[in-house]
Amino acid sequence: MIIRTLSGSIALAAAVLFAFSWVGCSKPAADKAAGGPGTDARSVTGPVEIGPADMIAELEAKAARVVPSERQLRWQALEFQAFVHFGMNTFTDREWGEGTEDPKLFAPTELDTDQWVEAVKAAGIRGLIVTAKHHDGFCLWPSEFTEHSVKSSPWKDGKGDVVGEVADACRKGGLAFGVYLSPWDRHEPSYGDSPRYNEHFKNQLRELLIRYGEISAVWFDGACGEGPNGKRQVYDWAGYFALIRELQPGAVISIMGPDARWIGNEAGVTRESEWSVIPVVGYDDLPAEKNPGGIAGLDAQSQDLGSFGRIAEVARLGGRLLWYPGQVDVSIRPGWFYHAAEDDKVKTLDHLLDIYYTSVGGNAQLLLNIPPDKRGRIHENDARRLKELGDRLRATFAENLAAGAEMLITTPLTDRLDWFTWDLGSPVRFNVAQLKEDLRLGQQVEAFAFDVWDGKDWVEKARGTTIGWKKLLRIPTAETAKVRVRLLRARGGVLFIRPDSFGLYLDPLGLPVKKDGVKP
Ligand code: FUL
Repeated sequence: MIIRTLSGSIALAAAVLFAFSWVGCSKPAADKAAGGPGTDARSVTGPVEIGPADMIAELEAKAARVVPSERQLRWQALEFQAFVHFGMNTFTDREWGEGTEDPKLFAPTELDTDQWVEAVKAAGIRGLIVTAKHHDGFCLWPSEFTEHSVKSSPWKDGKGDVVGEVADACRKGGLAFGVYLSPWDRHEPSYGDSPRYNEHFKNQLRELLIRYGEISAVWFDGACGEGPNGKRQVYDWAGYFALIRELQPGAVISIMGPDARWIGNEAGVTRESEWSVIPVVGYDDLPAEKNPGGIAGLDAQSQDLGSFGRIAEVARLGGRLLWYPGQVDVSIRPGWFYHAAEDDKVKTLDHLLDIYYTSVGGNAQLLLNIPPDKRGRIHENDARRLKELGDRLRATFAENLAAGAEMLITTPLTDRLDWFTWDLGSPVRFNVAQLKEDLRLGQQVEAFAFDVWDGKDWVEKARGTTIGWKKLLRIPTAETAKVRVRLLRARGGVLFIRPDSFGLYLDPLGLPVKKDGVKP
């Protein structure tokens, strides 16, 4: 049962939770900035231009109506994916190969992609992206366009196809399957002869896009170590993107691409405020040659990517607003590739939990790298840690302690922003609260507070900024029959919180780390 009160008095009782409709709960149009999302057919997935002529209200309305594409929404729902760096470097014990390595060095003794899938699924991971080709140019599939691939290796007498085996294992195991393809290629002789290499690259990309069934993501890296006298390749990004859209329209193009942005570091760190509506200077949607972090006009490492102040700043220069959600790529070990010397440097469970809570629970997707070893298996230490992580997350999230709670929406007289109160019936113990926005209505919340009823008064336990896809608040273990979320600042004017996805959970061991204010 959901009860909505206006100015403190009960005005409406909705019959059942399931009959609840988001749009039906929008505030009256007069209450919002023009063009709020959800109620407005002008919600857009593509770029929205902003410029110096836009007044504040217009800018706010524009920011409020940018929404994700279907493919971005599907990608966001994956939440947690595995990155798998495997290739020539696994056998040479390096991070970046030269491109001159002998293909004969590629010799996994017990390659078992089912074991990869099983190991990552134990952590609760829902998709997997494999390095089909890293910077050294060695291809994990038998490409027709180079000899520098598995077909010149002793593995399966040159008849093997790692990409194919991974794709099959993912399909069998129910994981989304994606490919990493390095545009920088230190082996390919045509690299630097721009039109020729672009043709070559598109040929390889096409092979990957047509041979292996559905591809959920294409991950383009921005790294290029060519020095001042190195080869200068001008990439045909528009051509690469067009090919992907044509052959795999559901695939998200990440990092050097328009669908998902690099979080800005490889340490698993997110910002306090992760925005998916991002203002970008200029009108060019292609990656910038000199910007390894992504598309032109965006500094992926900037601390403020999407505040309203930043939007206004970009508007002054002229630019556009994009739905461009963040992805956290981080390795479970210090390196991206397997090194035996790092067997005892697998990240601790506490560290991984912290990364999980701040990325999946901080409006970003987590892409955790787990590098298979020379056998072609995920090492026991990593597999064990993945299982521990999954066990802990399952123990925490198995039961939503707020399921069935009554939600009351009140609108304080002094403010146009709603407060949401959940009456749990009887006291429950929890240390995690989950909030979500309905992204089909855009990303709106700029600030909120989370309160717990102590029997006499409301006590504020946490404050936050953005919510977006998911916000996981870690708070000291509390026992209460009532909790409340107060919206403090928001764009647009619709109902921001998805009542069906509000959750209270208990990590049975207590949470080891803080981020959202108070240490448990
Ligand atoms: C970087 C690359 O240079 C690393 O080797 C790794 O692939 C990482 C995910 O991206 O830019």
